[in-house]
Amino acid sequence: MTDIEIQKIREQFPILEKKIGRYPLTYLDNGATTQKPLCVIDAIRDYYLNINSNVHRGVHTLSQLSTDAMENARQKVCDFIHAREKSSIIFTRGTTESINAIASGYSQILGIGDTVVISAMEHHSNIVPWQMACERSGASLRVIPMSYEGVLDIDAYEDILKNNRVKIVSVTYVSNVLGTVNPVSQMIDLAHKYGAEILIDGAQSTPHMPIDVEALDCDYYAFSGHKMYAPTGIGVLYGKRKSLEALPPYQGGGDMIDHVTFEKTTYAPLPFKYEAGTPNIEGAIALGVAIDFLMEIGMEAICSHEKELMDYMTSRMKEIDGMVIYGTAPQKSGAFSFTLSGAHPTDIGTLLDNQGVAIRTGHHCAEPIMDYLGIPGTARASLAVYNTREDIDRLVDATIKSKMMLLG
Ligand code: 7TS
Repeated sequence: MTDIEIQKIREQFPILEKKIGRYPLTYLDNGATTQKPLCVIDAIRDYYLNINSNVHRGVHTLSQLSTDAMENARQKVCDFIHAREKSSIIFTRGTTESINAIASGYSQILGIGDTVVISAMEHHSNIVPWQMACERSGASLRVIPMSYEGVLDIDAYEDILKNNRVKIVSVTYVSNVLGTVNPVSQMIDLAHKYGAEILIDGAQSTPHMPIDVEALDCDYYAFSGHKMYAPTGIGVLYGKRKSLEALPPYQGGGDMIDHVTFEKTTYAPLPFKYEAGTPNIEGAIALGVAIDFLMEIGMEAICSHEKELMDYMTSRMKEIDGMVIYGTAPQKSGAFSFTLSGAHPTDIGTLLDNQGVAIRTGHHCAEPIMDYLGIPGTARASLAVYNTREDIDRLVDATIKSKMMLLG
């Protein structure tokens, strides 16, 4: 993408013009959440100004308009991730709820002697729900190991599949700490070869690369709207029809039923079986608008722009004496984790903030990675489509200054 094209994109994000103290904001905490373009902000206002009404239950005009707008957004999500049918798209609060929905369903069908597989680089939201499912069902949890560089051991994965009764695998596409892009296509094929289902945590992949769930052939795919320019509180669970139909629903309530008597309830067809209660209507509609925004730029263009920035950031940060980079897999996306030898990551983050540079520090909700690396945390810069080489230069300059302040 040209500088002019990026500038045009930046103009859609007024918050990027903000000053932090006397410094321009350099926003590099996109792995936590992205900023929102005007079209998304306007969509929320527009919804409340013009069509606010509950969905799927009214005969009146506004209810029909809001239902149509929400179902139109569902179609956009379906097209965006190349799902076969709209009824495979469940609106949730985000990746965490999407994973909990499947883990909760699984907790009712797993038993003693069954195995759940996750990887060594999972976010807590792809660890804890499975621990809870194992606790409830008596199943065991096995973990795919990784190398110090942040590459999963696929041979060890196949051994786990071969030697255990694995019912479900749940792995991240892209690590939010190490940036590793995992070979999920191969991992999906292997899971299926050994008769297991597989869920892909797409929280850190969906904003950065084209996604095709049909080509991947994953059974479930989870992601969050707020990491891809949509509001917080909206996300997606994709599932194959036969898988979603086979699992018991996650929550009970209005909208998810077919018929209710005190003796027995029958469930609504997909996707409503998994959407109990009044949904985040304006969030779903705004997610549809965020998808329009992404499609207009093009996921291939976003992917190559961010790859260029990642390469530039890696080479520039490497120039700094004492720089330690965590995650050096050949395929990386989005996240760049580092420390300076002798400095605590929280101090680095605070001093960068004093210079207008927003990054995240700590364990990034992935404590097992920190334990494995033997560190308390990292500083992490993470990218979005509106970032520029200038942002990276500011990060590098501020890191050098912080280093001088901390270590002399
Ligand atoms: N999975 C991965 C890989 C993530 O990076 C995150 C959030 C989640 C799941 C949970 O997403 P949520 O939207 O349901 O909260 N990751 C981060 C992060 O890296 N910094 O803040 C949140």
